[in-house]
Amino acid sequence: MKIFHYHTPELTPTDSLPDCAVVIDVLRATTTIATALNAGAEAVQAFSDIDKLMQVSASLPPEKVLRAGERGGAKVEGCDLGNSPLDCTQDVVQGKRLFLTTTNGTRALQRVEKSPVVITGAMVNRQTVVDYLQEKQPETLWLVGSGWQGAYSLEDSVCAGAIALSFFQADPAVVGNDEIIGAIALYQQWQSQLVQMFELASHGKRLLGLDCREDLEYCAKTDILDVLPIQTEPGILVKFSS
Ligand code: 3SL
Repeated sequence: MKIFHYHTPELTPTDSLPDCAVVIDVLRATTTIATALNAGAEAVQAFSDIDKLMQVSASLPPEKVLRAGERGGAKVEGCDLGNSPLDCTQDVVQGKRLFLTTTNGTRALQRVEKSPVVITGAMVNRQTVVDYLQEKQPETLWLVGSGWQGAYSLEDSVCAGAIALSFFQADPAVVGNDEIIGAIALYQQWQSQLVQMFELASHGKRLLGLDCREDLEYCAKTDILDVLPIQTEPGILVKFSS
């Protein structure tokens, strides 16, 4: 296995694809996706464009549809939910399709959607992602951070490091680029203080400014969900079952 970490969709190569891509947006899109599927959502369908989301979601029976939209951290008008994972409780999402658009996470998904296998990772489901990768052993693995509008995000890199650490410890030859070494070092330094790290991170500060401390603390929880979101067709994620 060779593991590559790309900090943002913009820095992700456009001339090749990996055997497996893990899209990471710890604050908060991939934490929300894992939480919604774990709580019984039928699927999450991701869109980078809000108008397209409205158009496609209108074709399903209304009782099956939940629209979740975020821009700049805030809920998009006309949507049922914003992007808070804590809103994705069983009573809200069970049996429904979550139509989701966010500033960065859904763009990162779109960037690698043609890869043969696309899954999403966050701290909440990190171990489930690791277990899947251990079993499948993809030859090339990309850990794609979502960043913030093209810029680096600390929380996505720390999660990439958390996913890659055990593979690196078993065989340092898995390293595919410098970014993954940096991500592993970041996780080793901060693993027991993720909340404090997220408080320092620029998007963490943005969320705190929007009164989202509970979200930030939830997104820092590690290995609490045994759920693997996997793409079945471009933009559509379901709970993987082996
Ligand atoms: O950019 C994204 O995809 C979002 O996760 C950002 S936010 O945490 O909802 O503000």
